[in-house]
Amino acid sequence: MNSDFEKEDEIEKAVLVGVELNDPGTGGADDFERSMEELGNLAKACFMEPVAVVTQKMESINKGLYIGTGKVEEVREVADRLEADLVIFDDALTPSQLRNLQDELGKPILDRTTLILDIFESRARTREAKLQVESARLQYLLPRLVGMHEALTRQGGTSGSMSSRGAGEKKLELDRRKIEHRISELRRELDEVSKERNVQRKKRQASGIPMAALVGYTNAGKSTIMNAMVDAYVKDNEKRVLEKDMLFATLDTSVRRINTGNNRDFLLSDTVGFIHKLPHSLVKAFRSTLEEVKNADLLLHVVDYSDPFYAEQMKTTAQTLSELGAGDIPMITVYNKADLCSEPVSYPKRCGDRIYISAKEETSLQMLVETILEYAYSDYVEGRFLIPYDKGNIVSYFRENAHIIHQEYLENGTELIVKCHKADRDKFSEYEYGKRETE
Ligand SMILES: Nc1nc2c(ncn2[C@@H]2O[C@H](COP(=O)(O)OP(=O)(O)OP(=O)(O)O)[C@@H](O)[C@H]2O)c(=O)[nH]1
Ligand SMILES: [Mg+2]
Repeated sequence: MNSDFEKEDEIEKAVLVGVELNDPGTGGADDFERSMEELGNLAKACFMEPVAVVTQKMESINKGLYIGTGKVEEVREVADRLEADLVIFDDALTPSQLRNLQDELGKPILDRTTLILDIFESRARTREAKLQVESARLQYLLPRLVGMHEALTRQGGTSGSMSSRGAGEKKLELDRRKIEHRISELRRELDEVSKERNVQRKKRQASGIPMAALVGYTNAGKSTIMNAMVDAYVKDNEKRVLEKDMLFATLDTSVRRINTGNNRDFLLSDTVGFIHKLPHSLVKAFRSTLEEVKNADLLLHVVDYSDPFYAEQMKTTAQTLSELGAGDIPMITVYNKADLCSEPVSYPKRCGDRIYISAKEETSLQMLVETILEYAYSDYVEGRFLIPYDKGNIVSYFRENAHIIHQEYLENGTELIVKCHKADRDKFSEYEYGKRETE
């Protein structure tokens, strides 16, 4: 049998539905168009084929049905005519909207949040990512249990009977408790994982090596930049991460030590990308993974400069970063994919804290590394010390907190040439060469 045909057979057809609010605060028609296009990409990432898009302009969302009653008719007609398997809405539906729409349309209903959760679930590989996604899914489910139970009871045609209603409520209570129990179990497990992560992070911080974190919208090119650095400076294929033209290719945080030579290394972390209307429960669940971002000395905000909606994507990233408490960390904006822009852009080019590059091109990478080093080592200075042998603890301190450029055991102490924080050089200034009689 033709395997392509088989694959096609598995693909579900979906009708996409969105509401454009007549609200000047929402960013207008462009924002809406982008949101619907993105919804289509999310559906494709879940192996669904968008067969139609139905939209409506409204003053406010219909509380019971999300869209207007007449529009529901239109969606049903389109979905039936095109033999769609399901209908997807571009917002997190309330429990009652979900239930009513399911009744009216007679097809499974999904919303943007469930699509994002599905993608995360299929991509999660490590234990931590799996725990985080399960926790987010249950947090999303909990308030929606009532609606789902009501729908089930009504389908059974027993809603009028007091006894069955009592039984239904008991079952609902039971399910709710089970879910709450699982959520607290997951929280405990995640706390354990995050403790391990904290130990690793403390070690890294103690090493005194500055840490830069790649952040930005999904598919902007974060992992591609990480891999380009690994190829150029780590030269170990095992250390490469997954880069792929799909939404949420990366879910786990990876940290690599980039050895640029001259004792000026930095750590680089690559993590999950952001998206418009990223469910709050996911941001919350991914908090421990995203701690790496919060603890970075420098953020590299990667932007897909070839995307017509890059400015909106930058806004979403900035919002998510401030939600995470990482809004105040020094940041370089990396306008990536300059090679794909429809209007030619000269690159690599640097303008202060903005840099225009293509992650696929070598000189871009060099300029990016130089920029990172300039920022990461802005308060690093060279220090030359002679540490007496009875002050071995100071040598240990420098080993942990600075980059040793040169070390030699002389007659009257250990000679150290280091790159260290200016504050550390000041702290041990009495042992600096030139400030002390050594000969
Ligand atoms: N032509 C070109 N393609 C690029 C460039 N940077 C990234 N890409 C491609 O864009 C796609 C997405 O890149 P990734 O590095 O996986 O994106 P990401 O930001 O890590 O995405 P998520 O992990 O989903 O958040 C891949 O197919 C890359 O090959 C670039 O500068 N030029
Ligand atoms: Mg990635």
